[in-house]
Amino acid sequence: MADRLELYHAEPLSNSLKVLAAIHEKGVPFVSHPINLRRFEQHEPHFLAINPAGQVPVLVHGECTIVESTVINEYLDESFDGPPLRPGTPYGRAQMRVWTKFVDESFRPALSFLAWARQMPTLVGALPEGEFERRLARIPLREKRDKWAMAARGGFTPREIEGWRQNLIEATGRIEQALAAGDWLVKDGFSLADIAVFSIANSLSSGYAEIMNEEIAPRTMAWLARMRTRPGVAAALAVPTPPSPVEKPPATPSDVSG
Ligand SMILES: N[C@@H](CCC(=O)N[C@@H](CS)C(=O)NCC(=O)O)C(=O)O
Repeated sequence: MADRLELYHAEPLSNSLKVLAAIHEKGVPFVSHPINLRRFEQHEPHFLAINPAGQVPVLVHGECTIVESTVINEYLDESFDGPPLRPGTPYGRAQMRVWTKFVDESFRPALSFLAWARQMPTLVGALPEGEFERRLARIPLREKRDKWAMAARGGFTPREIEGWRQNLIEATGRIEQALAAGDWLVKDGFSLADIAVFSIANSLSSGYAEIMNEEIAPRTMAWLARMRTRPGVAAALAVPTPPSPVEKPPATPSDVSG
């Protein structure tokens, strides 16, 4: 009997969207375990027993637990039948990994930091007095604890915020330029590069339309539309968002999760 495949994930944004899109594109049956980040479920003992870092996504395959969205996606592609999500040549795979590395090291952090700066004070304001501090104390990763505390008190500097905005502007230019050569980011065809970049660009185009729009990035907008109509990506995007403790959700997509 095949090993059971389970995915712990949040709503279809950022790293969770990245893995949900890949698993649906592969067409692999899996057991879904939604984790409600808006209620800080990722820091509760039942989830810390699965990932002591207190982060989603996490893939559990039989006896193996795999973390890190980019690693999970390669693992899924390597382990299961279904349409290949990695290019067939070493050069193609190298190009794909340049994109996934760029997403993990620059594109996603820039959007996450901006989203925290924008949304965290509202989220904290909606919690009962002292609750945020109690929840903060339970975050296992020191670096994340410090960044969230900084965001909650509006502590990021204008220079930092402008730097992240510039990263997003540069990312948009980079994607737009790559798409001049074809329909997908790597010439060989649709791959994990498209999935990784989409997991962030999808939120960027809706939450920061002044940075990514039809006028500035027409090829990117057409590629986003192509991505959204892929059955696997569409299935990932249809995963429901759990309820938030914030009475009136922010107008922009909640990428506070990152
Ligand atoms: N490098 C990790 C980052 C995982 C990560 O930051 N996950 C976010 C959701 S996108 C999370 O769990 N945030 C909640 C928290 O850190 O408390 C990956 O790519 O999987």
